[in-house]
Amino acid sequence: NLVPVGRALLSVSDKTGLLDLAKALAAQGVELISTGGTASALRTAGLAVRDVAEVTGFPEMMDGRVKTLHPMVHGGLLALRDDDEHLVAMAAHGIEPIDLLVVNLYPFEAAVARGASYDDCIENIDIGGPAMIRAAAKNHRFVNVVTDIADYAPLLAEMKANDGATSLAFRQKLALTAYSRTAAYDAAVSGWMAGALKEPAPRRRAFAGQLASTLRYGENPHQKAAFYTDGTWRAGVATARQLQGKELSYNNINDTDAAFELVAEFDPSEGPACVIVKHANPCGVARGATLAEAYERAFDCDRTSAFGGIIALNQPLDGPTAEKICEIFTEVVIAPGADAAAREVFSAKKNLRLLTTMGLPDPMAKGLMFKQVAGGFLVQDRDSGHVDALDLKVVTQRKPTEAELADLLFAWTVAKHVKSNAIIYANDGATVGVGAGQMSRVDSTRIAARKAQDMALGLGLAQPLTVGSVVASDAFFPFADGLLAAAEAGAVAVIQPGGSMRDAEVIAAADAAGLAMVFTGQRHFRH
Ligand code: 93A
Repeated sequence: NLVPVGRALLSVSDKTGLLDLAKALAAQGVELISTGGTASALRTAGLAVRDVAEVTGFPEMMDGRVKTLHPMVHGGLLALRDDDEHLVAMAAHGIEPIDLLVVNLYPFEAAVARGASYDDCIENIDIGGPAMIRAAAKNHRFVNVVTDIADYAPLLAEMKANDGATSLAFRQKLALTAYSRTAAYDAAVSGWMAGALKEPAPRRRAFAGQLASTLRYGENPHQKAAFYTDGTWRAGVATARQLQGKELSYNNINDTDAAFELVAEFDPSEGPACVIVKHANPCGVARGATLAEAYERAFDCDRTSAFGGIIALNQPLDGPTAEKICEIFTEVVIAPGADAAAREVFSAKKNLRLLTTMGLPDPMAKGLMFKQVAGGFLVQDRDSGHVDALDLKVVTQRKPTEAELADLLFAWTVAKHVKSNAIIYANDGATVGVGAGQMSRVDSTRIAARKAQDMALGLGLAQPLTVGSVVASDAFFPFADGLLAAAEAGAVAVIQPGGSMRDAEVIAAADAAGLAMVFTGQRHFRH
């Protein structure tokens, strides 16, 4: 199954590594064919190359839209070298076999990422490239198809090891990479069009991702794992720069995403905010007068859980905050930047991963969420739901005070990012108790209150910070019991969607306990 490489067609938009590859191929006696820009790059470097126009007998035309779409090219890629009829057809039409195709596509994803116009994006949809890639990949029994610059060196190594030939196993691997690339490319086009046409997002579009990195393992060490990007370039963990620290793990990426998506809800112009996440749920969220204070207040919500946590900040990390963070073990810090003082402090903690992003993502931006079920995917819009003070309906005799109102909205924002059933107690712009992921809402309410009691003991406070707090519930209280449990813990105001059959009962219980309660009319399940 070893097939020698005699002729190569090179057509690349990204010319990185091109010359080294072409020189090595030429040195092995491989004949080079190329499209316009690629050919001139090779010629400039002094390499002998045939224009694809010479092969097809047609000039490249229509702004390059038609350059390789021709039987002389596709016949050379698709012909079976061991099929007599194919060989006869090749001879009859003067078609020469192409044994190696090196293509990287028009940079469509980059055009979308830089916010290019509709027409510009359309021009960046490559047609001839994917057509050749698919043809070559289909014929991998004879043809090598390289679509990833990272495969240039392995290709040369393979040819060197086999006296200028490649093995079937090698070509199969290349074909798999090639089909993954064209699938991701078409999915990027489909996703872009769905956005451009304001198509109700989860319908009529395809999904695929581009392999970004392989991970050491998945959620557990016996699971293999990888990280894929979806071509949307949203500010966040997928597009962040890692400035220091160990390689990110699967769980790190998941938790870092949860932390950063929540912290992005807090507009930096309204002051610093910090989120600490463990197992994809926040165990502390706070605003502060300074970033360091926001961190300390988030830490004080649940110091036990914060150990080994993931920290997200809504402003660039500064020296004082970095110092505070270094007092305990932390896995990851993500922020829209880090100043020199902070980097100096962190440099002493070699394992601590520091990620900086190109900014904060817009929490209201449209996008899709996926969940896998056996045999399929569930797809829905991102939860970009948002309420402000004007959306709230006061349902109790007592109205919340201004301070309570601010805390209610803060707690509600946090609740949106906590796994259901979610109960959040907040006091003065900081969470003081988080109940997450319980099957019963009363349990979440009690767990969060008990954790606040534990913290009060730990911090040497006279009473838990749930006393005088507000409480948010991500979905309605189906019965009065959950609400009463919150009142028992000392909560004085409640925010919840409302809409239960027993709302009247729950409102009466709130009034009897002297609570202020507001309905949002919107819920935030998250599973
Ligand atoms: O406009 S195309 O869809 N029409 C084609 O026939 C075609 N053939 C190759 N784009 C086409 N290509 C693409 O041109 C390749 O995929 C590659 O990205 C690019 C290389 O062009 P150049 O060599 O002129 O820089």
